[in-house]
Amino acid sequence: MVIKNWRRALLPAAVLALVAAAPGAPAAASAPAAEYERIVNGDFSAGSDPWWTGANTSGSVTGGEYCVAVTGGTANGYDALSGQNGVPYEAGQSYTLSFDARATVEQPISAVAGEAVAPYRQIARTDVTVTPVKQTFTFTFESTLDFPTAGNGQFAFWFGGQSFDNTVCVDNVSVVGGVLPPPGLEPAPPLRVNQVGYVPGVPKQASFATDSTTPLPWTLRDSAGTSVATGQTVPKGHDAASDENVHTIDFSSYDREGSGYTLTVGDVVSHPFDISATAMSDLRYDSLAFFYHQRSGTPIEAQYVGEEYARPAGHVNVAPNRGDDDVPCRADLNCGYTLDVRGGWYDAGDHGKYVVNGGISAWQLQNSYERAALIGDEAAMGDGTLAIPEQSNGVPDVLDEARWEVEFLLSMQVPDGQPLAGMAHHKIHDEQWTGLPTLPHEDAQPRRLSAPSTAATLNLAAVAAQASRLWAPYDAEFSARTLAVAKKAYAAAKANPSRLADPNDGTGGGAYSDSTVTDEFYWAAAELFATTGEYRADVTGSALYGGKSFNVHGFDWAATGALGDVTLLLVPRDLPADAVRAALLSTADAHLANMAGMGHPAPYRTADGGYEWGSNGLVANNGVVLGLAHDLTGAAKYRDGAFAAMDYLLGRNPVDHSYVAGWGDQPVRNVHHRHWANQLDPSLPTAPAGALSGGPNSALQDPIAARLLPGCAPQRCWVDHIEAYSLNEVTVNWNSALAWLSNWVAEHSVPSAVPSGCKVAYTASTWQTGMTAQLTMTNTGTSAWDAWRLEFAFSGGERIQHGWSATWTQTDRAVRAENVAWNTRVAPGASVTLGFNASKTGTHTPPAAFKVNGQVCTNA
Ligand code: 9MR
Repeated sequence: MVIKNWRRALLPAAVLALVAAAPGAPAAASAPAAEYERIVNGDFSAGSDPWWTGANTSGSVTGGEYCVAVTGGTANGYDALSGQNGVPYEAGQSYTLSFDARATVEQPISAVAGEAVAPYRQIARTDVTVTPVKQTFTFTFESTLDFPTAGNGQFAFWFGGQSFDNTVCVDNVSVVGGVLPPPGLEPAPPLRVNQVGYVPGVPKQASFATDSTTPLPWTLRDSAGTSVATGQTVPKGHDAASDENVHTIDFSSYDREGSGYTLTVGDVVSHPFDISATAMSDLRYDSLAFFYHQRSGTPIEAQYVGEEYARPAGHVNVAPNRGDDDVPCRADLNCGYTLDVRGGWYDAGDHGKYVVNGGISAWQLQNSYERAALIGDEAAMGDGTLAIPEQSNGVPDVLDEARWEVEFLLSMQVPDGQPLAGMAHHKIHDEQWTGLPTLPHEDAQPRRLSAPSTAATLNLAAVAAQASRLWAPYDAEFSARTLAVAKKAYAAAKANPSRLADPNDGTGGGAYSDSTVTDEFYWAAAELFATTGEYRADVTGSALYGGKSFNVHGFDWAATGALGDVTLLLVPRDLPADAVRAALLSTADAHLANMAGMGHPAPYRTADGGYEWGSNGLVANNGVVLGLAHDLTGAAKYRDGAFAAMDYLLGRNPVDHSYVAGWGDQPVRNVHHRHWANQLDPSLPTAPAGALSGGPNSALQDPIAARLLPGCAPQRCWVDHIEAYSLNEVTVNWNSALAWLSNWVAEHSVPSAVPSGCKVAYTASTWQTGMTAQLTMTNTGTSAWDAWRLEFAFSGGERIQHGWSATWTQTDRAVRAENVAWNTRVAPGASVTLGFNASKTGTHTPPAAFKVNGQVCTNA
């Protein structure tokens, strides 16, 4: 059970340009004023979202009103604010503002319509005096500025400027007027494909939204525009998740590898995509790179991420940061000690570090490795595979990345000698929300530890126990240390079994409160049992033993029982796992049955059919369940289901976007993130390749979503907008699910049996900082090439310095070589030899795949 209580202030109490107030200004006589409500949740019937509070204020809904505790002693009204952003205003239009207000002690307040970002222009400011008796205030004003829906318009109350602490309560806040109608839902282009690519031997399906009730002809074309396959769509009727009439296109029988394919139905052409065993192979590296980007307490270096994403270390005590080296508890806790909690990953678009969420993410990276290692497939995550500082330390890189978080989790444990020794603090984050953009090193907020919680303590126990067994071959000291911490944490949780995180502790960071910890107890016991063989009775005695945690909703930070089950299935111990296996398979079957009825199949179902915060993370995790079902049985149907989950995430969805940044023809760009804030500041980057958007959320829990998407069907409740944090944020736990699934997908992608028309032989000689490579490319087809383009990708930090016998270009890791005048034509059976010199960091791994003119070649 998750309690949603999460807000953020997007407005620092910065200098507001004070423009003459215009209370009571007459309505413009000429323009018609329609009854369009501009305020979202003005009666607070839906809780406090999307209202935010800033410095010196904290708000909560009590008795149907929104009551804001205001700290006294501020100089100006705008030193204590609460409001909402994205409010639309139109220049020349008149608006009627009304609200109810009262205060414990009489004080002046202001109601201000204006701009949410610098220069904070004002449209109208109304000053009133509020008293202990509730009053209703009504004013009209004319807008002098234009702000579109979900733009930078703002409505705010100013509560500051007096010496004393006070509580001000408001209700029924309304701004009505203007001619801008509420936004309708723009339907996305109707032909939706996996924009990255399909894998030979696996079903290849697309979705087409149309009013037609009869089959329609489709055509598959190669990159030259030549028709290579045709067929008829299959009408599936009305699809509840998209509220569309959907047809399915199945082109599974076409298996020739290549890039630049498109599907066509009538005049509608799809995004281009590949058919290739390597189409999604490198997604595992990009999705894992996300974790290096999110590292706290260390500079993010250009040599690993490129200049665009490099940044200074965050929270290392360099002004304006306060540093994570000496963090006290929240003032109300009086814990009497500070902790050094440097390191770890920032959770998401904010700068909080949360044990429950960081814990499951580290677990999932470690589990991805543990599963692959069990079947001898771990080399793809080995040393030298990721662009991280630890890439040549002899330890698998995915374990190095997870350790960055595990070390942080260990540091969150309450020290010996303290009353709750052995427990873990639930989280550490800013005292107040910061605005966007704010890079980690620019965050000036005080950092605070929240109280220890049973859930965090069990997360620590589970992940540390898992780390202990995985690190045993590489670092005996760390393995022993993590096990000792895990045992101590588990004992502390047993002694304090119901210390729940405060659901209202959601200012400056997310609450991550969880009212049920039976699942965390089960998970921790399972990890300790898998590592030590002890704790058996705790596993078998749990109400969840026997696979009770699997269901079609899925697992996440608040529902962790399935993590214990996965470990029991994977790690051989003397405990029957038949019931766990049966439960996993029946859940996988239930996913497949649901997906068969969907227009855009995704393995995920809630009780009411809605999609919730982080739905993409749940889709990916349920893809993990399907992948495991395939591992356990070898049945193709489960493999197909796991690939279909990836199809959904990469573009076969009713918003026609790839939810993975940098992947696909139309990928997400403007995720909610304080660094990747290009939408707000063009000098900052968009999301880096491999970052997964949270995905559709039909509860519309942020102002942008509430304004732009009213009435949306579940799978369409999404928009690529940086302020839409309830559906377009990124987090470590969603990306860990993507990393697990994309590693599995890469592992299960097998080259086409259809013969290809080219062959490439590749040899390289390397030294520490450089290399020379030679390629021989042969036309094995039956017709001559009149021009050619060879493409491949590096997996590490190689940079081509000089190449020969072709025109060479490199973009990030992608390399392209095009014919020069004297080797343009290559007859059937003929070869061309070419090569390059490159600088490099870390180990060089030969490129996995080569393409000539978009077609995947055989490796010679
Ligand atoms: O992922 C979390 C989701 O399950 C909750 O419903 C939501 C509201 O409590 O919070 C999400 O977590 C956010 C966290 O509170 C703060 N950092 C960003 C997280 C992702 O949006």
